Amino acid sequence: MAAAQVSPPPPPPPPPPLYLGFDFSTQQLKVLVIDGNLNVLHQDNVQFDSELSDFRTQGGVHIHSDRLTVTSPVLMWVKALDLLLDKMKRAGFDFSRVRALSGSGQQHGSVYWKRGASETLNQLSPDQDLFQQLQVCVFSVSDSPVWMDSSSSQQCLDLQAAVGGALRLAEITGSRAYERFTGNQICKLRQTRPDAYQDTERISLVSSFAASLFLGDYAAIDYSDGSGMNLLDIRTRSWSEVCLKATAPHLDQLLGAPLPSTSVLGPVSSYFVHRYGFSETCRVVAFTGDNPASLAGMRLQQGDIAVSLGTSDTVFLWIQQPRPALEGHVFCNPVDWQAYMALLCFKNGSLTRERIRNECAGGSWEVFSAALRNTPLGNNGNIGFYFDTMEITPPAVGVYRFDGDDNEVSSLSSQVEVRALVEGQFLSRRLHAESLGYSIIPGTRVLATGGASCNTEILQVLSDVFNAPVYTIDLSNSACLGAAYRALHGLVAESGVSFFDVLKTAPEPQLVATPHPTAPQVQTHTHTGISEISQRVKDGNRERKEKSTD
Ligand code: ADP
Ligand code: XUL
Repeated sequence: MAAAQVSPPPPPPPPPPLYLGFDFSTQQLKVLVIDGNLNVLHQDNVQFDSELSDFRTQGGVHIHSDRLTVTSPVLMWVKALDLLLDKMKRAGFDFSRVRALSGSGQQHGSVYWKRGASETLNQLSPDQDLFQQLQVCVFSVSDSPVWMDSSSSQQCLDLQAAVGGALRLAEITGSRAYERFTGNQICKLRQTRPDAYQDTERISLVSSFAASLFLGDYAAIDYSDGSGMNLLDIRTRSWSEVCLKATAPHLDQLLGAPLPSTSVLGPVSSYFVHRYGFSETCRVVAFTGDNPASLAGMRLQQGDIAVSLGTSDTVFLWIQQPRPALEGHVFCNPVDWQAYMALLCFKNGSLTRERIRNECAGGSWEVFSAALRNTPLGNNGNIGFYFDTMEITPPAVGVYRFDGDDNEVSSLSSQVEVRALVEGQFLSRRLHAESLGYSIIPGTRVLATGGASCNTEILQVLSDVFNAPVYTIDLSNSACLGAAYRALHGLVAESGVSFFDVLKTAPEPQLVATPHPTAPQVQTHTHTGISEISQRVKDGNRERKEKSTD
């Protein structure tokens, strides 16, 4: 009798695919992993100051002696990626499950690849880490100018003059000339370090630089982050001839053609396949700026206002039609190519809160929060504006404190100072958002994110000052989450599937603070006062500037 044939058990189904989002931010590199059901499975980070202390950064940057030039070592970002992936490997992370990855970077910063660098990128050996292979002869500028830099004022004036004025430039590129915007930084480099500039074969943003590492080739700049350069025509979504010409000859060749933010750039390079076990089919979706990625992570909708409390504080909105002005920025929208986003950036955000925490709360967030609990809304009229470094919005520097009678004073008691700072910051955020055309109406949601959004007392002040409910997503890390969402969406975007369709089942933001019933009265009182105070701050600042140039 023939033996009965036993068929082998079916192979186990392959483990479900994963999607990675990276964020190359000012102070750290972060990663976040989601599955196809949008569950967050893993998060990790590398802190630049403490884990890569050889680079001697403070808050991830080097502030130069002129106090205007601010840079970060490009190799620090490279080494951070080695470290982060090694940490994941040691933790047993299965890279072969990753179907797509994307990422974000601090906006405006630029990376200069030396002639011949693309060959090195194409031929990375899996036996050595990225840092070992990229540390010699790959970057023509070792210290990348970053968003905190404000040393290119002359180049800004020249660009505006060349295109027909500040408003004209804003109409083309979405912003008047700003020192940190990449075109002005490129122009400064060309003028002050012609040899380094001549030796450059490609210029990337921090976001497209990071994508290039994963791709093993130069990655395109995406429309959304490309809008922060004073070079892209935000309506035609191509480089503006007049801006390119005013910045540097043949600059388009150094920048490469910009692409939609949802583009699949290609498969991950064989370096990552062999060194970490990524699948050859893993796709790299265009990286974008951290603020555009946050908009994606929060699934911001029209009518919402997002307040990001990271190293910088930013306020941003989804807008359908661009109406560029002399204040604020309009960027191409990262998830819907027909839309735009408006953004305001405030340089004196978390680092200023940290300084006041150190001076008034013994370095403890707990004591800082207690000060907010123990002082009344409106702070009995005491308010402060703290511009430790040259602010972007408004362009002012210095510390300005006012007592309840609107007299400028030189000090406030510790607890009062903490509230004066936080209320002053948020009033200024609101005032400038309103001058951009934003109005807070019933139904407005303030969506908070960034490192400080884990602090409920800070969020209560935000709610009171905006007189609107404040929501957060589970993570303070919306740029990273947005990058992972964008990786998932990038795979289907070309077939016309919308971002929101892919993310229908994502968790809804949670309500964390509602305005105090007396907020409107206090708010109206302070709101009228603040416009006047703001004017005084501006006037004072102008006077100081005039004195310093006398
Ligand atoms: P970035 O992405 O710009 O590197 P994050 O969004 O991670 O920065 O924010 C980092 C900041 O978060 C720190 O500089 C710190 O001041 C702030 N932060 C962290 N925890 C708290 C807290 N409990 N209260 C207020 N701020 C906090
Ligand atoms: C935005 C800006 C900063 C950086 C760093 O214009 O300069 O928010 O993106 O986060």
